[in-house]
Amino acid sequence: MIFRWFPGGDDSVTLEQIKQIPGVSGIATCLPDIPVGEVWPLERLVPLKKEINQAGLEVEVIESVNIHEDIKKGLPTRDRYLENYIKTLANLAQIGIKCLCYNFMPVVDWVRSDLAAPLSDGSTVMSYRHAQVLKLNPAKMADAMFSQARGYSLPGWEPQRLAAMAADIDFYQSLTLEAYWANLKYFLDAVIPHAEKYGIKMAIHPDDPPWPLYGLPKLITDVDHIRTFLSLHDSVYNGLTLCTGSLGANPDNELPALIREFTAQGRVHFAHIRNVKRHSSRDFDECAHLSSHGDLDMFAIVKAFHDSGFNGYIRPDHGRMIWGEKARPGYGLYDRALGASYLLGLWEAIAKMKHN
Ligand SMILES: [Mn+2]
Repeated sequence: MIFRWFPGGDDSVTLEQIKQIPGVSGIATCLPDIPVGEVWPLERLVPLKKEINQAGLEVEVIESVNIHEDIKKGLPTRDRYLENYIKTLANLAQIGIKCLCYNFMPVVDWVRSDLAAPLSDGSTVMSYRHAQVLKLNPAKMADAMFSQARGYSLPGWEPQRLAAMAADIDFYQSLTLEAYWANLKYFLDAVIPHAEKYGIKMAIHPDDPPWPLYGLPKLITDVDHIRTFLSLHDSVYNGLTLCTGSLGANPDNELPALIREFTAQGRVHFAHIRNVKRHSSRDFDECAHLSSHGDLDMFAIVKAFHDSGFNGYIRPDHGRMIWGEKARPGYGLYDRALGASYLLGLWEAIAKMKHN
């Protein structure tokens, strides 16, 4: 079990606190200040690893190295950025990284309409209301999200991406879904052979939310699209971050079956496990991890991973903000720690029931 943590003072949660969560042995982290498209230098990665190891935690997972927009757009300049991406992989391998989470969402990364929506228990959560999101254009969306970020960076919402947002949206709206798939395949064909050489499992994160928005192409949204994705480059190093909260926002996604199919193929390298409370097929709140608090059957989800021989990394995903905590949205200590304990409890019970 690992835990997401942001370095350089960009996180209210400390490594020392994470070390005290029972069963958590490592960190998924990133260098959010490196501009998208540039190489992550070894002289930044070595001290990062040292800091985490000195706290008694491992670092084998990076979340995320974001992909330059020119690669996603398929521009002639993409080869330069692909070279940089591969250099970053080489540097990550040198510090012992085994798994790299990334996404291929155009222009706008994950989207929520409210980063601190109140629940009846007095906690707050990130929530998504489709009509509200559609009322804003993406630039206003970005403003609204930043104004609620409590001064923390928002992963995937790098400032340099925002400047070009309006022009980028026009570009993608004229790109066919087929062309966008082809751009993803070009990325995979360039990068996966190097990932194999360096022993780094590539793990794409689903689109969040998993449906079209602002006329932008969305790829990693459901079982059919994931099958297509995996067939683009047939290698175990071309795999998935299976995020139950992202995929679970769409009630049509049958998560246990989806988990079983791709885990049994050895293509799931990283599991983000969280629950979600739906209010319609396009509206949802994030919620506590427990099955009883949302619409996902967390026992069936964890059992699907266990039954299919999952041996990748697991982390609790976004939590509520509880007990007066002030933290980056979705990434407080307390509710994610409760989530970790709950998931480890389910895992232990499932494992022991099989042996008795
Ligand atoms: Mn996730």
